[in-house]
Formats: sequence, structure tokens, C-alpha cells
Amino acid sequence: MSTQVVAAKPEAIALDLSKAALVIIDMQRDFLEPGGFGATLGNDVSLLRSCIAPCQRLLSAARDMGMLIIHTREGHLPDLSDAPIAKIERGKPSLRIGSLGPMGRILIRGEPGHGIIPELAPKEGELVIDKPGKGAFYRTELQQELQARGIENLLVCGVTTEVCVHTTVREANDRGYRCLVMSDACGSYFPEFHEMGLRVITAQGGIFGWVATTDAVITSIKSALETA
Ligand code: C5J
Repeated sequence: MSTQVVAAKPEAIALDLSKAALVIIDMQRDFLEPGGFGATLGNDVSLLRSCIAPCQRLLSAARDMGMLIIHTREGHLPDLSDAPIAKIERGKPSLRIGSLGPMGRILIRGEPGHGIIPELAPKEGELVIDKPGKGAFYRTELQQELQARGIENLLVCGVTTEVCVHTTVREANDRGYRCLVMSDACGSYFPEFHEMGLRVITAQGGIFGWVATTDAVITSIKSALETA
């Protein structure tokens, strides 16, 4: 049966997994590896590594089920025409967006740093959504791709919890999607923001969505496969 009850906060949720997509947000070298965008802002990128293995497990289970898989990448065109000046000039990074770093130009499409980490490399047929902003719906084809496939439920993981995961979940929630965020498959440079970001999603009866563990979601996917 494709509808499964997943143990979640603020309460269990019945999800039709045949209408679900796994959305893996921005698991790019620019955020997870030294020398990328995240590091230029002074962050300890090693803090994001704990979510790689849970993301791998979710990816593998979703592939087994034949679920729609979407990878997103944050980044800008080489001429920076889609990068607001306010974003480029913000703060005091060691290298600004577009500058040459050890993994190519910082946060620029097509550069080595813009790529998804090898552990989660997309397979042929999986969607890769390039986005100039934090949210995956802003100036992308994501909404059309979801609508074309009748997707109603999004299983969301990736980095960072309180920035691009959160922005995408908020955008999706406003568009009517049920969002289930896997807590251990998300990561942040700030553990306290990670915790609070997840709490904000589930507060007030699930104002933005639901939060579950990777184990709970994988149990549901396996159960759907067994009863198919
Ligand atoms: C950030 C992201 N943190 N993917 N991007 O700038 O969360």
C-alpha cells in the first residue's frame, strides 16, 4: 500500500508515497567541503558531514521504490546576472561569490565547487534543479516538474536546515505541499539553529510541516515496498 503512516512531530502523518518526491537540498561541495562558499563565510564545514550518511540511506530507499528524486544546487550564472548585488556584497567573506577559490569560482554554476558531493551524486533520470536563491521554487522549474507528476508530498533533507531547507519548506508549504523533513538528514553550521529550525517547522500544530527521523521514513518506504 503506498499510503503509510509515518511517525513524526508534531504528530504521525499518513502519506501517499506514490505521490511523494525526495528533495535533497544543496548537498554541494561549496557547502560541505573546505574552500567553498560555506567556508569563505567562516563556517566549520565539518559540522555538515553528519547528514551525509542519512541522506545516502534515504536516496537508496527512494531509488529502490522508484520515487521521484530531486537534487537542488544553489549557484549563479558565470556572468553573475542572476546574483543580486545585495547578496554578492554582503558580509566579509574571505572570497566573494564569483571569486576564484580552490574549487573554482565561488558558487558559480559549472565550477567544481558547485557540484553535488560524490557520495550523493545524482543518477541519470533524477532531476537536478539549479536555483539562484535559497528557496528551490524561486526562479526554477520545480513547481512545473512536481505538478506534471502529480506530486503532493515532499520528503526534504540537505543543507542548511535553517537556510535553504527552511526557505524551500516554507515556499512548498505555501504552494500546498505536505513537507516531511528528516531531522538527522539535515545539517547546519550552527547546531542551535538546526534544532530551532526543526522546532519552528513543527510548532503550532505543524505550521510549516512535519519532522521525522530517517529511520522512520525508511521504515515506511520499506513497508510500502513489502505491501505493494
Ligand atoms: C546557504 C544553503 N546557507 N544551501 N545556503 O547559504 O543553505
